[in-house]
Amino acid sequence: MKKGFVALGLSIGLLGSSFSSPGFAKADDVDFNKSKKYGTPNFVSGKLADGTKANAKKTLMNYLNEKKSMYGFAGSAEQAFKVTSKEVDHLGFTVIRLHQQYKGIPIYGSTQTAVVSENGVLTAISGAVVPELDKKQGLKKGKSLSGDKALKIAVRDLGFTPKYELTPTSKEVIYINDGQATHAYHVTLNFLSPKPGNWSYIVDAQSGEVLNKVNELHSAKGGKGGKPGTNPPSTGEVTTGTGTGVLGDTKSFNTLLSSGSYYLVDPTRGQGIETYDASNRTRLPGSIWTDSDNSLNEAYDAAAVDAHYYAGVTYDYYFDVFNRNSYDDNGAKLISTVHYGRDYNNAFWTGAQMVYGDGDGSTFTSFSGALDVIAHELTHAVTDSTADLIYQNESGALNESMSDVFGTLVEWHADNDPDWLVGEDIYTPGVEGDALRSMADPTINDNPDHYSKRYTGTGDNGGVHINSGIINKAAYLLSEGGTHYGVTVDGVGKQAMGDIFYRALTTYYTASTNFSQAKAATVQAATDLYGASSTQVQSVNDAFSAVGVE
Ligand code: L5W
Ligand code: ZN
Repeated sequence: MKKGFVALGLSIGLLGSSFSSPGFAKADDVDFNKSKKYGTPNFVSGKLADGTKANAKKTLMNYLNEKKSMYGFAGSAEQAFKVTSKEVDHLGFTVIRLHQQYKGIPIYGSTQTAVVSENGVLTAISGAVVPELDKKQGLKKGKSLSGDKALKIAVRDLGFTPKYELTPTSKEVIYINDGQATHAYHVTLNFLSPKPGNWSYIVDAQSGEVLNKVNELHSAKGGKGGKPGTNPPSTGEVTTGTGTGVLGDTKSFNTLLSSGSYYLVDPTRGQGIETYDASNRTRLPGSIWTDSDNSLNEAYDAAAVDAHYYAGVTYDYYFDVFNRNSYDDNGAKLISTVHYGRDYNNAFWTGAQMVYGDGDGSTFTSFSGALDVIAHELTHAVTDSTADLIYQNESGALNESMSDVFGTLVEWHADNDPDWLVGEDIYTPGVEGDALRSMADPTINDNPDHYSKRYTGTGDNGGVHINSGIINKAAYLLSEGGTHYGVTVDGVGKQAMGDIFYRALTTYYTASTNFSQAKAATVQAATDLYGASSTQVQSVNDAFSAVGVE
C-alpha cells in the first residue's frame, strides 16, 4: 500500500450488482462515489497514491493494479485501459485520459480521466469501469458479422442511402446494456442529404440487431455572397471590414484582402475563422464569402456578418478566459456556413463546422444573429474534443447544458445584451421577451428544474434538451445564488461558475458521465481551484442538491 493511503477495511455495500469487491475500502482521506449500475467506483478522489510528476502514468497504473479487485477488471491495468492522452493543465496537474478495453476492444462509452498533481500525487480517477467482463456470457460468443455488413445494416435502418460528408466508419466495440455485454460494431454515418444527420449506430456483431442509435447532430428538438465553388485565398492582407448584423447593429471584423476581393477570412485567431455561403442550398461548406468593398450592409450579408463576428467573440472568450486555442485547443479553424437551406429553422454543429439556417422569419430569424447560439454550437465542439459526452440520456443532457452554460457566459462576458435566456435574439422575432430556454427558470419552457421531475422517455435522445434544464438551473444557482426547493445556495458569481464548470467539463467529465457523477466531478473541479473547505465547494454541493442531484 502506498504511503499516505490508510485503509480502514470498511467495506461498502454494493447496490444493484452481483459484483463483489473485497478491495472496496474507504480510507479516511479518500472519497469514493460508486456506480449504482456496476458497483465499481465512478469517482475517487483524495491522496490516492504517491509518485512523481514524470511518472504519472506509472503511478496511475500501479494504483489501478493494486485496486484491481475493486475495479473488477481482468489482466493488468495496462491491458484493461488504453491511455488516449496525457496533458499538463494550467494548474500543473497531469490529466490522463483512459478508454477501457476488453482483449484490445474498446468498451463503448467507458472512458475515464485521472489527475496527478504537480508533486506527483494521484488525486482523482473519474469515470465508471465495467467490472467482470471476462465473466460475461455475451462475450463468450465471437462475432459473425463483418464491419461492412454492420454498416449496411445501419444504412438499411436509416431507410435511405445518404450522401456522406465524412467517410462512414464501422468499428468493433463491446456494448454494455442492462448488465449485458455484447460484441458490436459502432457505425458512424455523417451526411447532409436528404436531411442532416450524424448518426451513431450500435449493431450486434452476432445477430445484426440494431442495439442503439442516436443522431449526434447537435441541433434543436426536435452585396451578394460568394460565387459557387470559390475557396478561401491562402494569402492576403488582413483588413477591417464593417457590416450590419441580423438585429441591425453595426460591427467591425477582420477580413482578408486578396486579388482585389475582401474575404470573410480572419487569419488572426488560431488557424483562422472562415465564413461561407450555402446560397440557400444544403452543400457544405458552400462558397467562401466575398465582398467587393469591405462594407457588408445588404440584408443578405447580415447572417454572414454575425456568424463571422460572433465566432471571433467566442474564440476570444475561450482564449482569454481559459487560454484555450479554439475548440481543440490546437487552433482548429472555425468554419461557419450561413443561408443553409431555405427557411431552415435550425443551427447545428456537424462534427466539423457550424451551420446556420435563415429561419422561417416567424418562429426563428437567422440563427447566427444570436451570440449565445453561436457559442452554444462551438461549445458542442469543445465538449466533443474533451469529455465527448454521449448525446443521449443524462450524459446528453449534460452535453446540452454545457452548451447553454457557456453560450450564456460568452454573452455575459462580451456584455452582448446578456441574460440567462437561450436563443432569445433569434426566437420568434415578433414576440417580445420569450426564448428557447431559460436557465434561471427552465419551467418557463416546460423543462424540469429538479431531478425528481426529469423526463424519462426516449424522445429528444432521452431528453437532452429537456433534462438540460436541471443542470442549467444548478449552474444558474451556483452563479447567482438563491433558494430552490428549500435549499439555499450562496452564489459564487459568473466567473467562478464558468471556471468550475470549464474544469469539470475538460478534466473530469467522461463519455458516460451522469448527473450524479457530474456533481462529484464538479465538486472536484471546485476543490482543485479553491480548496476542499472553500465556500465555492460548498456552493457546488448546494447547487446540485437544490436540483435534487446527489
Ligand atoms: C440552435 C441554438 C441552440 C441549436 N442545439 C440547440 O442543441 C439549439 C437550438 C437552436 O439546442
Ligand atoms: Zn445543443
